[in-house]
Amino acid sequence: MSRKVYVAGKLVPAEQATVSVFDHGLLYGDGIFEGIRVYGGRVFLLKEHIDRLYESALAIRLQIPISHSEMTQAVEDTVKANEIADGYVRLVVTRGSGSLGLDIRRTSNPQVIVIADTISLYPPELYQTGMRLVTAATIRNHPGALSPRIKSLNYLNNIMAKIEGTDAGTVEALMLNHNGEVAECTGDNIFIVKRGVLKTPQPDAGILEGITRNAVMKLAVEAGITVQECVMTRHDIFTADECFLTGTAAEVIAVTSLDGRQIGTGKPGPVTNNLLERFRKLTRGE
Ligand code: PXG
Repeated sequence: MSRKVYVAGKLVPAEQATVSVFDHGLLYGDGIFEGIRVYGGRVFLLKEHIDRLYESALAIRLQIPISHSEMTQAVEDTVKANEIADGYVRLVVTRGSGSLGLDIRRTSNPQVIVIADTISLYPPELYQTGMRLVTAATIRNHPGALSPRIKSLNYLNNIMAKIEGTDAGTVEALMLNHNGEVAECTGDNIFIVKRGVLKTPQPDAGILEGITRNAVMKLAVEAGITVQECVMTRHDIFTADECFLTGTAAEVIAVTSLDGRQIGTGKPGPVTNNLLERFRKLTRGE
């Protein structure tokens, strides 16, 4: 079966799924995206992802040419056409093609692209051992320059930090904000547990408000755990009882050291394991 990609309003064989070299998504990173999981043939938290996509569009003044319900249908159709049971959906909306230059008024035809694929996950053994983390020298985009709350096609900020992590031999890197406070990782949100309280940076720290983050916060409340969004520094992570990351690809994964300092016992902690189990149940629709 050849892979089918949704582009220009229809499903076409992957080889024929193309956009113009004059598309401002390519020329300027002018566009937005979502990364969504499929579990057991069901698209996970699709409404939340589509809502965030339209909010990103609003923020960059991009008029998505189809409605929420047509977008939902396009995702469902693409998953079905590719017979994806467990996998990944990449939803992209570009500014469309136009003349060279930044003026959005000289672009037309924003492109909606839906790709259904497999996803590259962290090595399974990391879920047993937890991961090491380093702090990147590259800080997260200043919210007054390009808000990290927009899931834009311009991911160079994150890529620069990811390179630093890779060079240091880690699979993720911690990013601080312009005030030197903890923001998030290159593609994951961060949490700590301190004396039984779950803490995570607030959205205006300059982070992407992760869908997995929000789901995990809700699961924690249901489990009777106190949840706080607060200012957090590296010191809070060094001295935490537990630390973990959340993300569409990562799900929930323990962090056991930061910049060579062991966190807690140096092993995934009980709250992390509890929330991972609850999250996996949620993905199975239980
Ligand atoms: N922060 C950043 C900067 C991200 O890019 C998250 C946090 C976690 O958000 P969610 O909504 O996933 O819980 C992300 C998510 C990809 C890919 O293909 C990237 C993400 C998610 C899925 C796929 O690079 N980033």
